[in-house]
Amino acid sequence: MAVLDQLTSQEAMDLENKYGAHNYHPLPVVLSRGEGVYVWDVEGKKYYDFLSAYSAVNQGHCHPKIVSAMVNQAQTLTLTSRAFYNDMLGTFEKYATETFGYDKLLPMNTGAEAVETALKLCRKWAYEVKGIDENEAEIVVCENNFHGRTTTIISFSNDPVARKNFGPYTKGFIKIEYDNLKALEEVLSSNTNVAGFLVEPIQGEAGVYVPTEGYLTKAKALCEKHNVLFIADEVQTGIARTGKMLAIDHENIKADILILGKALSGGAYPVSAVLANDNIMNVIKPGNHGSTFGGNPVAAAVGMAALQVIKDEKLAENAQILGELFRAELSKFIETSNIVNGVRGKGLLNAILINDDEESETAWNICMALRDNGLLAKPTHGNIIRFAPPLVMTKEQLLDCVAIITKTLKQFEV
Ligand code: IF1
Repeated sequence: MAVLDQLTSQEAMDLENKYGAHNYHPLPVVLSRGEGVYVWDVEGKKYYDFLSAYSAVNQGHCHPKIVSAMVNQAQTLTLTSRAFYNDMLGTFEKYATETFGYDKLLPMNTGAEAVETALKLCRKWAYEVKGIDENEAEIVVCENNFHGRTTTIISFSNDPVARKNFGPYTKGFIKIEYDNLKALEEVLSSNTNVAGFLVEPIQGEAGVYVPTEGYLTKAKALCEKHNVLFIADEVQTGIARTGKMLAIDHENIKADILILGKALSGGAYPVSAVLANDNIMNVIKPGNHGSTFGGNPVAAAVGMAALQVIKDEKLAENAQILGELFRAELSKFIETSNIVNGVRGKGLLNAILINDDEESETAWNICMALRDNGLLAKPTHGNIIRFAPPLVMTKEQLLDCVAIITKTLKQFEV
């Protein structure tokens, strides 16, 4: 077999199983092409993508403007490191900071790196601006959080699968219940060493858990009162996914530290960033932090194109409208269904709750049937299925997808 021969799905899966670490349990489908809301497997079968690479492909697969920005830059200059300036990074930083309303941006590559950056920034601010004693700073996080896979980040996870046997764990984090203002108030008023509150505006991995309306506004106000930085992890919820450019825009609040990733590149390339104003970002001095690839010219060109597409194509507005339609259509179905208990979400970040326990195979089997019917989604926590299509979908396509989903769910009615 020549290396470049077209593999069958089975051959591709066998290769990954034999030569790849088993750190994932993918749905058995092997994709080889994508365009807009569609992906194709190696046998040529076409699917609606209802995961969008965990909300990285908000702009749709292989968006021509993003691909062209990437190809043009790749043919010109790919990497200089930050030992030298490049002629793309400053332009991207200006564009992104103006888009989100911050003084400065620190570029990284993956979401986890951006979260790490935010944690370091928050700690340094705590010692040098807030005046907390060295090594005493605490950062408050939420139960059932998902912020990435580094040793520090999994230290404050409470998911045993993500965490167990990766110790010893990083200290300096206090976990409180999500969507619980009383818990936040208690920890902030009883502990003067708290430097920051790290929160997902909607908990994705926890099963698209949308907090009570007003929670984020009041949490931000509590942070302000106690001189604690409000750190929003918008890696998954940001860049138009929930019907606004940022999920916290629904509550008209601004984070002290904003974390972006995933769709900041439209899925073309790893691009992440941390944004903050000067009073915070200026604690970072040369040598304190960095990355070989962070802020490279390709990332800068891709990031700029990715944001431009979101604005030009009004993808936040589209996500808002289609999200309402999606939940309304599924709610109608649920009224007469005993296999689905509910639908929840914001914009085009939604989930349905399958009427079965977390250990059951039902959600997995539904995703297999959805696959056979031409739509790709993945269960989370056993009995929840996340639905997050690219935001470039049309109303007709969405209704087509609703038909596929309801037809498939009907096969599972008991
Ligand atoms: C995996 C979920 C999504 C994130 C938030 C930081 C990161 C993520 C809020 C880290 C990453 C991913 C990674 C992916 C599964 C996944 C996920 F199921 F866990 F919840 F998106 F839905 N902050 N989320 O959601 O970003 O370092 O991966 O670029 O397989 O781990 P990263």
